[in-house]
Amino acid sequence: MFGIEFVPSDPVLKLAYYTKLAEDNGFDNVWITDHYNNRDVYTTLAVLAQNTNRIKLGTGVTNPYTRNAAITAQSIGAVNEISGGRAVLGIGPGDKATFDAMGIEWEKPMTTVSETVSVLREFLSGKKVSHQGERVNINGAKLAFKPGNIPIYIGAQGPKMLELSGKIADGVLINASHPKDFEFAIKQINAGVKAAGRNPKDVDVGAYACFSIDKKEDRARNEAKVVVAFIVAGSPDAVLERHNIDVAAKKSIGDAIAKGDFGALMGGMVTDDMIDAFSICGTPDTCNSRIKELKKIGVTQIIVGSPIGPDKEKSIKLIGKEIIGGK
Ligand code: F42
Repeated sequence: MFGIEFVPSDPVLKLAYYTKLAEDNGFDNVWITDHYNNRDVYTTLAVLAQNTNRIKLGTGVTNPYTRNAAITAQSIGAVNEISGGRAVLGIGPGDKATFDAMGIEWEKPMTTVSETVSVLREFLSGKKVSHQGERVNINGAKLAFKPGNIPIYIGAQGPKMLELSGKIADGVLINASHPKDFEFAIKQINAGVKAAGRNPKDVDVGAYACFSIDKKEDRARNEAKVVVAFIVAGSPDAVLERHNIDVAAKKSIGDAIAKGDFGALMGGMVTDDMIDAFSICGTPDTCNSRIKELKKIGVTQIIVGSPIGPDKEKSIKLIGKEIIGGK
């Protein structure tokens, strides 16, 4: 399966155009990110629903802190209804920095995700929900409509979150691009699958990847550099070490980002090794061979994330023709 990520930092109608193009080029899922400073994810999904016929529409990902579980259930339920059953809910612990800015305390992220997913399933199935958990409290709330069975995906990177996903989620969205990261992640997911007595096939494993494609290798690689810089700056040391990347580079790249010194990033700070570790990037042939490796390890959905390519429209068409069409 193939998915595509869009960030509603772009106007919603522009994303509607790209999403229709992605649908016409064979993509199965669109994932819309959720951050308070961009357009609202559910409004965006509603517009996408009206402009497409087949593609599945997911939050990629929302979080359990900015919205009560009842509100998340009513919103995704409405998207499911207007799209004829195409909604998918991606949820993750969220991003501490944005919660700090909003004055929201980020406590026990894993427990909060776990309790929220269980409560969401009850709301979606039309039940009256009562849950007095460690982090989630619902006192007899019930939706006045029954959204039905909407798949729930968890955005996860950490070992415990991955294991939790294997236990309770229909899919996992993993921000990574390299086989080494997926060898680690799938081991963790499978531990959860086993502990819960599930079948590994019950969990769709998504590579939520920094992706850049172009007919010219160097154009694709150049376009990926800024996104890769942000990934390096935000990666735990263990992840950098897994890819033999100098941990000190994290600070210098972080400083360059803070100063807005994109010239330095483009001019050599972001190395080829970093691009290889943190993106799927290059010509259709290069991308296809990485995708083949990932599928062999157990990745079941490739999600084409930012930047997609130097020219989004051409890149979506190139993926449709040379990757999805040629699979
Ligand atoms: N975040 C957003 O805010 N918006 C997005 O649109 C978005 C998209 C997205 C897509 C894919 C994806 O993989 C992630 C995405 N994210 C997005 C980020 C996501 O929300 C998370 O921030 C990200 O996945 C990081 O999660 P993580 O798996 O690293 O989990 C964190 C919380 C972590 O520390 N996990 C640890 C682990 O080992 O997995 C476990 C922490 C733990 O055990 N905590 C205990 C608990 O109960 O929570 C408490 C421990 C204690 O002592 O208090």
